[in-house]
Amino acid sequence: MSVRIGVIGVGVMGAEHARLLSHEVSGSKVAAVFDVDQQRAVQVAAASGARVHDDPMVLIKDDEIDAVVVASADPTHEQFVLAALAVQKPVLCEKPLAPDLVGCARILDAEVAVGRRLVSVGFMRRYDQGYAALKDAVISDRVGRPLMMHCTHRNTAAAPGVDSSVLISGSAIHEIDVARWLLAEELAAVTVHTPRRGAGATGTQDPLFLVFESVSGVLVDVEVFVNAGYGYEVRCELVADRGTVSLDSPSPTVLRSAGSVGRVVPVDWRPRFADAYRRELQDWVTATEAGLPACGASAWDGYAATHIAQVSIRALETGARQTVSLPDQPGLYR
Ligand code: ISE
Repeated sequence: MSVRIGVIGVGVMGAEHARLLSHEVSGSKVAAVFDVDQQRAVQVAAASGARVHDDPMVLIKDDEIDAVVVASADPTHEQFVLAALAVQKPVLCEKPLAPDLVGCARILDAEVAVGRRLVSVGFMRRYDQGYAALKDAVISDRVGRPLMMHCTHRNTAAAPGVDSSVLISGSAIHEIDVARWLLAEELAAVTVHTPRRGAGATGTQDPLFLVFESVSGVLVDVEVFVNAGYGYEVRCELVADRGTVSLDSPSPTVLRSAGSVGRVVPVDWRPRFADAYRRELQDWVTATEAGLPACGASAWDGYAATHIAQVSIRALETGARQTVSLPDQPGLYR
């Protein structure tokens, strides 16, 4: 029998999750959707053969829903994740787990009270084959001890006037998660540099250049540039004792035109990480069906990422290096 999933929020990411769950993931069925925009909910429901719920809390409690995807606006994540925990249903929440630390902490407390891992956070890069190969190179000790990581995160364009902090809480938060996961250690300090603004940056400090220091002394630099203009690109190079391993923009398509040969760059993250989203959802559905603990990034990872993002925003606002001090990780996540 298929895992019956309710999707809350079917904007850009929720609609993509509903599409993947309906057509590319095995063992799942989108059974119900909710969105504040009723018309959008009806459209996505029709494409997935799902029902439309007009109350997200009723959707979560519905006996015909086994698990919940939360892809609504960031400030609404906490209430839906807590409601799923209250009825002990697996929940995959898009990043951030919650935009504020108090919200993330309430989720941790609720999951610890349940006593088993039900929350997964949508840090899909952990499922990207390129990042998985980087992780494998570290685990298998093929290049030695990591020394530095150089990361590039570019978007084609951002909404005009978007707050500069969103470059950290919405974009660099992926590098925060990936660095913790790849290095298998915490980030201990951060400095944020502000180069002169790009031409597309209306009212926003864009780009940003962040430098993280890990507990063991690895330096991780991250360029975030959300009005890069030419397309969506994510790169990462890990420099280690005996070699380097790097992830480039994977594109099977080569364009030959006007005297040059080049690779096609996607316009946003959906095509770039389509396979990662599919693998993330498949893993989640398979674990849910088998009654296994939640897979992928945990609520603790979501808490840590929001914590470090907030310290980074403080570093941006003050112009000074800031240290990170995470509380002890609850036993459930060790
Ligand atoms: C967006 O919300 C995402 O999560 C994408 O993965 C990221 O690359 C982009 O910068 C964010 O705005």
